[in-house]
Amino acid sequence: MSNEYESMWKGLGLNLASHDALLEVLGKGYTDIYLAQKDRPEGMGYFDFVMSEVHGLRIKELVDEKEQGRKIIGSYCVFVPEEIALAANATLVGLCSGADFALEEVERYLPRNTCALIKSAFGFKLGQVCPYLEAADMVVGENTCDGKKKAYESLGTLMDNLYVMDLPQMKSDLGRDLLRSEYDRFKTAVEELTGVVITHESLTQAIKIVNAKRSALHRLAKLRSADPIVISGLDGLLANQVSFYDNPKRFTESVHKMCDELEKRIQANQGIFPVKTPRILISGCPMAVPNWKLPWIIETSGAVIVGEESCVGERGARNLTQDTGTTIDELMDAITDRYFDVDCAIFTPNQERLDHIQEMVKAYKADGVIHYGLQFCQPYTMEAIPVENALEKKDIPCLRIETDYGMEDVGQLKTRIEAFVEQLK
Ligand code: BJ8
Repeated sequence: MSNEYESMWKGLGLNLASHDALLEVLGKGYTDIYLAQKDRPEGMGYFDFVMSEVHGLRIKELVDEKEQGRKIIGSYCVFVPEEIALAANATLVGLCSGADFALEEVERYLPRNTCALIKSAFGFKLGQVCPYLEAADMVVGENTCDGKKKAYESLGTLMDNLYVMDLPQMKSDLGRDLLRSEYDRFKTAVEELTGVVITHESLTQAIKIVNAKRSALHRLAKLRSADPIVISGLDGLLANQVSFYDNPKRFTESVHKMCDELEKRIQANQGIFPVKTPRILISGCPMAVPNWKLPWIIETSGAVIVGEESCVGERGARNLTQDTGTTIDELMDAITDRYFDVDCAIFTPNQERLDHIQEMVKAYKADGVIHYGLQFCQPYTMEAIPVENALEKKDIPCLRIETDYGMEDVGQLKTRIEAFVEQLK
């Protein structure tokens, strides 16, 4: 891929040597973790291709779009509505933050005890290795956890196109009003960026596109609840990860195509894991590309992941937006209502998330839950305790894991996870 795209990467201002090093690690990780799996659905071929071209063809598409005057918006959180970006003829891409990079330099901006996700966002910027970030005309940060909130103050000194969205902390009427007014402010900012005025028609159309994408993910999620298990958790996670930066219409078609294949596998009783393999629900912090460490450990320890209660998973993709509003105002209300239901751990209180985890255990027939908290992530590591208590009350086994993006603890994690899986058998 290197030679073909080198001038494009140079044009985006990437540090080619560092970028090559990142691609090498990414490629090796993907081969060792993904391509080593057996009996994968043929439909995963599309996602393998997307991954092999993740900094190549997809970036070329974005650069081509830019040349035609379309704007690219990067986002770090599922609270940034793709519907608004699409309605203004812009493309929204998720900025992954799933790997450590330039750690020493990062720690000149952030304290060591900052979660790996935030450090990664800085590492990609400081190391100049993320073509999505460099291609973005606007980067949206959001006031969610304290770590991100304060980190954006520093990140803003490293880029001139950071837009910060405020977010509520409570699911109250006032909280909803704040979200609505922040979405109105975002809509205006996007219209100014693109020079396109959002209309009732363009917003309705955008809602339909995003709903279709989420519906495809719902279909895939439902198929993962089946017994026999026809797709690995790693592959299920990858589809969710790719949803953040692929073209939404093409992504939707590809997921449906794979779902057709999975349905046939279910009908033919063609499971890809041995019968009675313990089924795990993962719950907690988002897993952005290429953060595959924990799923890989779980699925090489005799268990299978059947769902993710995560922003890269069901928490992020769960609800659809009503597209029947007859005015822009009604559609903006519908968008607000849809996103206000996202039960991120930054909200207090957050009983909805505890309820949702239990609903997911039931729906996906999970035998146990592994709660994944990134080290130094206060919202999720603190909420892990009530999650565990709520599950214990229902006799649902739960294992709390705290980790980061490093590989030093793999052996220790594997020992704990194997013991947990034994307990589920
Ligand atoms: S809606 S989960 S994507 S904020 S891991 S940075 S919480 S200290 S990522 Fe998230 Fe939006 Fe919520 Fe979802 Fe802070 Fe925790 Fe780090 Fe986190």
